[in-house]
Amino acid sequence: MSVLIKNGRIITATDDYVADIFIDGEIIKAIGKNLNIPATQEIDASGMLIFPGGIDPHVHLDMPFMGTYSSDNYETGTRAALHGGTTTVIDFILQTQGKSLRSALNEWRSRAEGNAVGDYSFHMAVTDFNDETKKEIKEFIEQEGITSFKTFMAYKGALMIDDRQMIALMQEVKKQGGMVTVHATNGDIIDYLTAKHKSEGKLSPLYHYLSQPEVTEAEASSRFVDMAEYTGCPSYIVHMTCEGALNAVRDATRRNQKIFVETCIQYLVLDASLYENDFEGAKWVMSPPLREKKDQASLWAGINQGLVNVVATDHCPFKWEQKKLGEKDFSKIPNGHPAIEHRMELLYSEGVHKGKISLNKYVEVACTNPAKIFGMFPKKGTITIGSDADLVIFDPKAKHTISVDKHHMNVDYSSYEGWELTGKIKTVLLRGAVAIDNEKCLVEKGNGQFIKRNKVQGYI
Ligand code: DUC
Ligand code: ZN
Ligand code: ZN
Repeated sequence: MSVLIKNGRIITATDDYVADIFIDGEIIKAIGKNLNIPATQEIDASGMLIFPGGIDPHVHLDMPFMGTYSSDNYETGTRAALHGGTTTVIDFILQTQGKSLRSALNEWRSRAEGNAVGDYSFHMAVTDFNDETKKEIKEFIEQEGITSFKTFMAYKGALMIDDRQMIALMQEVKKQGGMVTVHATNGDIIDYLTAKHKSEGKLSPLYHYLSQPEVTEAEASSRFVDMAEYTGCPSYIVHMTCEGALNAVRDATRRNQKIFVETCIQYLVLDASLYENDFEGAKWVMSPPLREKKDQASLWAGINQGLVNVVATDHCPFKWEQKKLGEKDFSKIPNGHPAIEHRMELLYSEGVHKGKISLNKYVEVACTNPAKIFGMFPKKGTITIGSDADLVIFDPKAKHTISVDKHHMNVDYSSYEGWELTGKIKTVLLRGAVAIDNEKCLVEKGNGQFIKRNKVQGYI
């Protein structure tokens, strides 16, 4: 199979020009003006933008969590991602405390293999770092191509590690050529505030938000940044939401430190006023919670200042029946919200169309930086000769409305119901094959490949 895409406006993190793209098999083989190469299929992209396939490095598919499972499995989740222009996702394997990393990897593989529609990779979440798990780090990096290790500073008793384990993990990961990523919130303060609100009979979703104030994230981010400085381990903070946490990273630049920062689309476009609508607010119960308008302004500025490197989703959907597990107690509402399908279009509409970020910055944070930071570049994340032909053909003028009736995620509500967007995904190619065309998915489950990642550098 070969494909010739004619006259699209190609946008990378650094370039912006009109040209043709010739794809042979899975790979981009030529880019140029007026290419005259015979191809099995020709696509006219006049008037369209062409982006590299999006990379969402923070998703939770089919994940056992808070007494249930996230409702998108590998098939529905990666298919919805493709509909939204995201061709590669990185999911999180969760170690069970007391068990090996390997046993968790096997469990995740059994859910992913043969089911993914789009490409995927794994981060390994280390929830119990000890002499045995220490031995597995090198093996994961060198044999499995899993080079990033997630940690939780919250969710005590299930996922959280203490600072002693954090420092030891960082030392080992640095030695072996990997990266430590973190959910940086102060678990003890959150546990205290949660218990206090419950004892006072304050049980609505609003109290989920009030149990995780900004200080819990600012403090943990600052502590994590200090541990990263001490160990020299390449480090990345996931789903940053607020000004206080971003300032911890900003301060670290004054001593020449680099910490990678991810935010998620919801923290840029939604705010905590959504928790005021009684149980309806459960749709946005996630951790960390949505914040204030001033935090949105900080995050957009952080993107333009190069402090925030990645816009992901933390996609972790639960159906309404699952959310209702916490109808009488906010602490039992499964944390997470659905977004895997809408990240690229929301970021374009709210970011590029509304004049907050440039087109090049858009590609940088949604495609290129995740590939670079997590060891997949230039195979993924850009448009160049030799790269995988993962491409998004995008109509920048088309208007459309988000609705549960139209989305492909396995969840029975939309957190963005009725949002009117400018800019729409038209066609998506994954490794040279047309995967999505005018809202139809043309590839089957099992099409998605596991992407082994390279050692990380800690700079991009
Ligand atoms: N936060 C969520 O909202 N869901 C999954 C895990 C997390 O940290
Ligand atoms: Zn998290
Ligand atoms: Zn997450």
